[in-house]
Amino acid sequence: MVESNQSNRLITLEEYIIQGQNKFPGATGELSQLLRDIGLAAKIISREVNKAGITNILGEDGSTNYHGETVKKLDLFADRQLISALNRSDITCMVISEENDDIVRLDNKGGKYIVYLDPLDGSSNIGVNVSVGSIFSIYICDAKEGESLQVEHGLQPGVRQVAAGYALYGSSTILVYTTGMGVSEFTLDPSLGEFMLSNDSIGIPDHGTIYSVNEGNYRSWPEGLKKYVKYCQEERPEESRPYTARYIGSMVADVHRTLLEGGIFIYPDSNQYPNGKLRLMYECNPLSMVTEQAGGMAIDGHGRIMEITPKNIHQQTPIYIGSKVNVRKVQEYLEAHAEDPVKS
Ligand code: FDP
Repeated sequence: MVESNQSNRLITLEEYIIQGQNKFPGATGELSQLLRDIGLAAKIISREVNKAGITNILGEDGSTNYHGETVKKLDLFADRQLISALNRSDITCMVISEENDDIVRLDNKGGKYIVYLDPLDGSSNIGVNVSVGSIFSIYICDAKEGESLQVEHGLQPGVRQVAAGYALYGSSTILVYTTGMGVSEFTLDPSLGEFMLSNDSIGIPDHGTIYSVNEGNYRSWPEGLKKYVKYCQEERPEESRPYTARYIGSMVADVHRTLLEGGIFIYPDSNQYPNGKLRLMYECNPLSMVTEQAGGMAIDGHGRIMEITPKNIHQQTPIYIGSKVNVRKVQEYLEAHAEDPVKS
């Protein structure tokens, strides 16, 4: 908690990070610098996203990414901005991003951190002015001195993240992050060009009345999920049901709403995506860390997302994330119907 905030004094991201660092006398300041670098890249991406329509940067680049998805020009712009921001200081040795099939080794040989990026999550929405965001996840590199950096150094479970967060380019641009001691939110003041502290302790409600899932895939969902969604839709006013459905189709924005208002965001396995669609390392792990730090939960239907041992930097996973009561309830349904064949 930042006490001075109670007196309504405005605090910049810069000040906040320094105050946090000062609480740990032995801290090197490297993680703080890394967060500031990401903050700078987020400002540049925000500026470009906001004027995308008038600068010929909307549209497709003509290539596809590892997942076979069409790459947008803005995906690549965001990727380049973030990687060059991380290359500015000698802190990050390796970046792994949705837009690069392989690991990206940076020039900083001695850099201590590995950063995963989804440079522009939700970018299929960019042409219609829907919120998109940049997600990041930070690990310590355990390579020995002189050892060359390999993919394996990046394959660490989410519980080893030292920090994670996202920038969301919406009606305002915000930066949300955690270093494992709660979740802080900053709002970009465009007139100052600064991220200002807007919430120094985001807490997700234990229970919420919003469920968020792409119901177009209903027929091939696990049976337990179908039954859970029917439960959400039942008329039980004494339990605030039926719940409300909300689905933006931009995970970072859907999860941000879930953090603030409570409820659950779901992307399950289905015929089309037998292992889920969303990416473990640069979407699900970071958003799970933020959600857990805010008091929520994130599972893949069986266990905790952050305990999954990764085998591939681009691996996908089903995800059920949000308020504890909602996530536990869907887990009950999934477990009770785990053996039921999918009736499509
Ligand atoms: P996008 O492809 O636009 O980047 O990361 C993938 C993602 O968006 C998520 O942000 C979003 O929640 C999901 O895909 C939407 O998928 P569906 O269109 O299948 O619902």
